[in-house]
Amino acid sequence: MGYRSQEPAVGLTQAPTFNMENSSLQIKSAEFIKGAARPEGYPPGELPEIAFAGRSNVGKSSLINVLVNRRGLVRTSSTPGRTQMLNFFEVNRHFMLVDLPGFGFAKVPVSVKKAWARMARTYLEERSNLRAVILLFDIRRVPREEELQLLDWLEELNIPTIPVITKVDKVTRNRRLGQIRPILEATGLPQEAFSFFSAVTREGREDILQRIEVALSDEAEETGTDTVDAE
Ligand SMILES: Nc1nc2c(ncn2[C@@H]2O[C@H](COP(=O)(O)OP(=O)(O)OP(=O)(O)O)[C@@H](O)[C@H]2O)c(=O)[nH]1
Ligand SMILES: [Mg+2]
Repeated sequence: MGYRSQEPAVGLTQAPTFNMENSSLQIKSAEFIKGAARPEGYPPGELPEIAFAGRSNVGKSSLINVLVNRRGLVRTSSTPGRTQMLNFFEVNRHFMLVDLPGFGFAKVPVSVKKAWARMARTYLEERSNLRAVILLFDIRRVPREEELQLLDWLEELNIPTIPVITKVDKVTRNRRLGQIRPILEATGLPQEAFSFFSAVTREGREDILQRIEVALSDEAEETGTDTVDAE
């Protein structure tokens, strides 16, 4: 609500309308590496990395489990806000997925909010192998300050962003577009920027895997003529 400017986000990754194949990324292996709160604890940044961010309970861990086809790889919970660490997972021995700590649950002291902000900001600033952030929005909720703050940081730091509206199974298809209007308004992003996802129906899995693949391969072309990071 007036919090963000109206221009589209810099560095938004392209929505994958160009590839109608069903193939995309094949997941061959997925392995928990470690949890860490500070850069000293991060695993070596040798592989390209994709991070998952969003409010606590939005479904970050559930999304990762569906993407890698492993029900219990990442612990999901109905008690929000328990994980105050970044959890690193290696996929196909080829790239990393990072589950960032959730934010925004009610009734936490300001000090905890600040600690979260510091942890997230430090990671985004310092992790040079970070290729994209998948930012999740619950279809039933209006984005709040933390989500918008995160979007601003991603723009500022020029980090490609893959916005995902999740838990779409909670809303009928007819009501979907009406339901997301507050998300479009608050973020200033066009509808086409978003992937729709449900961990229950697995809708959106291929779409998101394709966008991850694009984000991972964009980097390989960095030496070339690509204009994404111009300016
Ligand atoms: N109906 C429905 N429920 C979902 C979906 N995704 C996640 N959930 C449920 O939402 C709750 C929270 O999911 P998590 O994946 O643990 O959420 P999180 O974002 O990792 O939460 P934190 O780790 O606390 O930050 C769990 O009870 C999930 O089963 C979805 O697409 N549809
Ligand atoms: Mg989680």
